[in-house]
Amino acid sequence: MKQRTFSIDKYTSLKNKEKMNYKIKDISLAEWGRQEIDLAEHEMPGLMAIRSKYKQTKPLKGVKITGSLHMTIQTAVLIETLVELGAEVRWASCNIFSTQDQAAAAIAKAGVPVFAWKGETLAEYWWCTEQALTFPGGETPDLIVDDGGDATLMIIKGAELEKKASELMKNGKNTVMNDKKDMTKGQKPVMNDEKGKTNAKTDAINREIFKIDPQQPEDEVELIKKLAETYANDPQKWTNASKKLKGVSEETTTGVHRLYQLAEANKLPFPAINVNDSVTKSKFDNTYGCRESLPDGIKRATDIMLAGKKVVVLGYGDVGKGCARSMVGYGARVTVTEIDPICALQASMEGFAVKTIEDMLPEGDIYVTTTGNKDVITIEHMEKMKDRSIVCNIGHFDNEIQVEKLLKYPGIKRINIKPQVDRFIFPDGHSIILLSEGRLVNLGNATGHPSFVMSNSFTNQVLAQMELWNNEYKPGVYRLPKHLDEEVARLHLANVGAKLTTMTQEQSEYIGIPVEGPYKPEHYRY
Ligand code: NAD
Ligand code: 9W4
Repeated sequence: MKQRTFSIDKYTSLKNKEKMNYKIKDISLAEWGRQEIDLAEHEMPGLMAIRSKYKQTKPLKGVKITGSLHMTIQTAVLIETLVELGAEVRWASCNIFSTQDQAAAAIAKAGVPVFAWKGETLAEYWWCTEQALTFPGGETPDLIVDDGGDATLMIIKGAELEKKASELMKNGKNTVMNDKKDMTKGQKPVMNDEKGKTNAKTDAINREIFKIDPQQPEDEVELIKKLAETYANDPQKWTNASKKLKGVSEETTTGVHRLYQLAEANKLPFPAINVNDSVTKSKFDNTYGCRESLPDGIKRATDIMLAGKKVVVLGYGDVGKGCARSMVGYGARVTVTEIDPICALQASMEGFAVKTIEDMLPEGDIYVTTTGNKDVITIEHMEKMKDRSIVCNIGHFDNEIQVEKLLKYPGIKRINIKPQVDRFIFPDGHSIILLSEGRLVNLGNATGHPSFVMSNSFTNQVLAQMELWNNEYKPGVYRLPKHLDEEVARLHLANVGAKLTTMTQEQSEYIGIPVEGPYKPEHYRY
């Protein structure tokens, strides 16, 4: 196994320019990463157009931006776009498994501080997030690019616990903090009572404020441990960070959901832009992205011929529509399952058979869950499937397929064919092939969406960062204005050879829409 490259900590005695301000798997992967970034740039026209447009004026000059988003090749193109616009960027991944180590290496080599490697532990994950949030001199970011909300959570939770801890300190009668100046040098605060003995207050704070509930999920436990450690060095770090932060742009549904909950509870102290619901983000991520990355995952996993196969797509929402269309494109015979009559009717009008999974069990060759719901493929379904059926999930959560029950099935035999491909042989002799252990097949068995898809998402991210920096939004959750969503689309047209029609002034007046847009009302469903 290759040795991890550890950065020399930025608070060591080395001079700034000598510091290796990163922690990644292996810097020697940088050249490979660079070649892949070069290919991706060509497929990310939105980001490249923004670079050309703003490289002279540098609208993000000197702005400190922290990213907490999958450290992939496509993200590298996003990072270098922000740098080209003048920003000072630090990055961590938002998932312990998703880093492409060659991408992290290329970014580190280019001089951008990056803290990410594939296979981080949860403790390492939060360490990386904090590193990305900590600029030289202990400064914190002006803006955050978040995916899933963890960088935002670290600041908000950190500030909340600091507030509680400081209230607890104030309530203490005979306890004082020892020499605050020392703490700014990064030393641990020693809390003494008047007689000079190390006091019980530190323990009390740890017990009261940073207490760990045995029921808490492991990632939260590790976050709290990290926050306790940071508190000991700098008890105001996250309070100050929260005050300084000008805004967050959030990439995913989960992160956006967290933001709305915080705003609802009056706990969101800064503005946030919901990038997830830009049309150019969601259509690409859900429909066009999955249309390409589903077959990519299935084929890398199984090398199967899709033409002629009976494919069952469970759910016909945005993701299901892309998946079903993709399979038809390969010549598969596609059946859809739905609970929603509107989506079921849509599927019928597009020529798909709409049935229940039970109807399809004797004949289906491939099953793809796309619902975001749980127990969509149950163990009873798997018991009845045709021999060697392929079963996979592209929906968000890993409980669409009853994998736990499959693993525990009495007498089941599991054969691991290769990473993320398992054959389960039932006692009656029939078997199924499960991909990515029921997790997202396009990420576990392939490398996710094409660069062009990510260009649409990430162009929204860059516009959101500029929007937050150039305006004074009040705390709350906002969507990008429609004219910017349209701008993202516009920036991708030339790459696909599309030529836009411009309305005449008369036409514009006739339909009451400005020549330069926005072209649709807010409620329009694309
Ligand atoms: P959606 O709400 O548009 O579609 C889900 C559909 O499933 C709905 O039409 C719903 O009626 C249907 N459904 C629910 N329960 C069902 C059941 N028991 N049987 C049959 N149909 C059922 O959502 P979406 O935008 O299509 O996203 C679906 C999932 O995919 C989400 O979990 C999302 O997070 C995930 N997603 C994954 C990727 C990826 O790259 N893997 C990308 C985008 C979204
Ligand atoms: N990736 C990922 C990769 C491997 C992996 C436990 C071991 C999401 C969006 C983009 O989540 C991503 N392995 C896992 S979880 C996991 C997740 N496990 C689970 O057991 C294996 C991910 C966005 N994106 C693209 O789609 C293309 N470029 C991008 O930046 C990337 C990765």
